[in-house]
Amino acid sequence: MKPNAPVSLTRFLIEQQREKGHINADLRLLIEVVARACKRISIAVGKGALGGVLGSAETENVQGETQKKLDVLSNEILLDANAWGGHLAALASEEMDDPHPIPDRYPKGEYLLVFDPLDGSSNIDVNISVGTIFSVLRCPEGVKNPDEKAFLQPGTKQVAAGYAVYGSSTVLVLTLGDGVHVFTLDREQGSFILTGSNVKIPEDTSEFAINMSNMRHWEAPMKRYIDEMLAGKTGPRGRDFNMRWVASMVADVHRILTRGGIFIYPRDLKDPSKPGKLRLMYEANPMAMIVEQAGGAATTGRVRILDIQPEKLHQRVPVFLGSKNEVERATAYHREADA
Ligand code: P6P
Repeated sequence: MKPNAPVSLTRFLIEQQREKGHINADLRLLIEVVARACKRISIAVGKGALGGVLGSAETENVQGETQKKLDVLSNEILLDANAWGGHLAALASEEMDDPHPIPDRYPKGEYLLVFDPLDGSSNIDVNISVGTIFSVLRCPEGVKNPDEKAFLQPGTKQVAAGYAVYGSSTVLVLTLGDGVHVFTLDREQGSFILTGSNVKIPEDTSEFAINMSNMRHWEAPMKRYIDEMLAGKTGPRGRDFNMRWVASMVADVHRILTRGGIFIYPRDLKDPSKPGKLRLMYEANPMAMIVEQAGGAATTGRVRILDIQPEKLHQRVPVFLGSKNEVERATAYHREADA
């Protein structure tokens, strides 16, 4: 094969299995099946208004959020794709109250798949990038019919994590615990082609991502951190900063993976009972694994996200992730305030 021949996702996974022993055949199949489902979701998203799938599905998910037709369709695509392969013991999704068992007519495997089938779906109708986020855990030994408890494992137990971002191009970002790798969908061939290996997030940044409209509800250390950035050259940071907020986590995280930055969705006092907006199991944990594998950091502002012992499948956490030195600074401010 020519020395710089394009490396497909399939070839990459086979080499990871054969040369690095990072994955086994079942995990390789799992990743390939999820990638194929993301291709189908990309096609549905890409049709826009022509696909007859924009707008509301007139139903609500467990979060009490109105589901978009594409939320429901994307969820079904992932359920159908993962049913027959024998690699999974069960699945769980933002769009379903409870874990979804593998139908009895199919063999069960050793993995659990947790996903947000279409994150940022409020952006679909206005043609802004959305994405799919997924996390892979091992099913606990001896558990034949995994219930919610089987999924409640800290993020450090993830064997793989990834996302697909449906933007100007469709990009799949994947970590198997040995670096972060980027694949771009070649639409002519229908293959994901390796376009980035061992991607690293710059430890410093001048770009922050946060929804500023919640500022009056923030905790004091949160206000301090952002005020210092807004003060720019005239303030304690001594330099100017820039702001981006796509309101689609996958798009914001992908920008940070590509050029650095800090993404923040803090807890705010608008609803003190809610610890944050983003969900631990299928947004914060997979993104935290990816960011840490790329040399970044991910905390709740107080503790490392991957160390959290989950208590509920759909629990929410505050999220600070991205360039290591900024996440550490913001976290230090919160810890100082607590002390
Ligand atoms: P807000 C999308 O609904 C989402 O879950 C994340 O993708 C995104 O970062 C966040 O919520 C946006 O929240 O409050 O700015 O609409």
